[in-house]
Amino acid sequence: MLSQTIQAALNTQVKMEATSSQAYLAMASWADIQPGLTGITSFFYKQSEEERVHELKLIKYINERGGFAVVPPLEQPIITYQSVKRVFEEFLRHEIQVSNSINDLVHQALEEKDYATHNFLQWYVSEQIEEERLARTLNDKLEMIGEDKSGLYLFDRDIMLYRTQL
Ligand code: OFO
Repeated sequence: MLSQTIQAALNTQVKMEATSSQAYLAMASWADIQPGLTGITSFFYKQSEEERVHELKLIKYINERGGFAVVPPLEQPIITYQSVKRVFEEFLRHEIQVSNSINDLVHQALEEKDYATHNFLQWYVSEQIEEERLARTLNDKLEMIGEDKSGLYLFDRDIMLYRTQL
């Protein structure tokens, strides 16, 4: 059985994953209406779906442990961007925020000696290492590309490959 505090903290994380999913969906939709960004568009649609899966996993866990997972209200995410670079900076900022929140949750689970939740959260810890690494790599590449249009063309063409390489 989950304690009230762990239940509340997990529900906060549910909201965070749902917020990530919405934010990435908005990034995908923005990219979708820009000329030529088909790779970046697919990347963010996929990211959005993954965050939805992360949310669902938490919801199921909370309910399985005798708690009640609350489907949260969400604020509208950023819907327009000045550049591709801005999108990816926001992506990284978001992932860092999620990692910090997962770390706090892990700490709280240990403090309360909730080893089942601690164990459950390890999947999220590993996932965040990957996501952050991916976001940093993509930001580094965009930094290298700068204003070079052919660089952006290749970035957009190859973006789905980076996911599997990392
Ligand atoms: Fe939910 O993994 Fe990133 O944010």
